[in-house]
Amino acid sequence: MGNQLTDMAPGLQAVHVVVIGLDSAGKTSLLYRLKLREFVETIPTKGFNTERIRVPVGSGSSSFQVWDVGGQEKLRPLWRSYTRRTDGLVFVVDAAEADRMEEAKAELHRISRAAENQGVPVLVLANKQDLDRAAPASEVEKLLSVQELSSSTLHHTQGCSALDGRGLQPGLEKLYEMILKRKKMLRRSKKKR
Ligand code: G3D
Ligand code: MG
Repeated sequence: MGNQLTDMAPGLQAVHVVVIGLDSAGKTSLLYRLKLREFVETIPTKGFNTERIRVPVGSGSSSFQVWDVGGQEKLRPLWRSYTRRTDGLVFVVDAAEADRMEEAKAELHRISRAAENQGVPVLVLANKQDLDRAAPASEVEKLLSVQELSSSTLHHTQGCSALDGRGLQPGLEKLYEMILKRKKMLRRSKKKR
């Protein structure tokens, strides 16, 4: 059995990240892009998705698990049990799909507000920046009211493209930083008690 910690050199930190977002946001494409470093065509995800990959980031590595949240009310109890153990959330949004911003916003806030996710750092990926009609990251941040996430939640909004790969590594590095920062904060508050 692979053990997360013994798989790696000593001193490296494994973090677990859950990738969520509405259907068609680009989650599966993102995973393939990270894994293969090239874009592959994908088929729509049926049911819940158990794709999982590991990506080197910062001085450690991160494992990614994907969940579609759009139109899957019945499966929510399942992905909630996964997000409970996560160090970070990646919320992927189709920045070129103005019509679904409200729906995406509702999901983002619902997930982040869930008790088990309070304080879990959130990376919002404003995907499909290769398309002319894509809203820039700053606009997506406003449309999703990212600044209104709980004050204890570290967050960052990054423009990216699963098609050409832009923005992905910087986004992940930022998430990794936020995760380490939070771990440090949690350790400190434990010592005080
Ligand atoms: P999902 O896993 O979140 O449901 P997918 O989304 O990865 O299946 O992607 C949904 C559609 O968006 C796919 O197109 C995919 O090719 C496209 N897509 C994903 N990321 C990007 C991107 O960064 N730029 C562009 N231009 N397209 C992207 P189809 O046509 O197969 O539905
Ligand atoms: Mg998918």
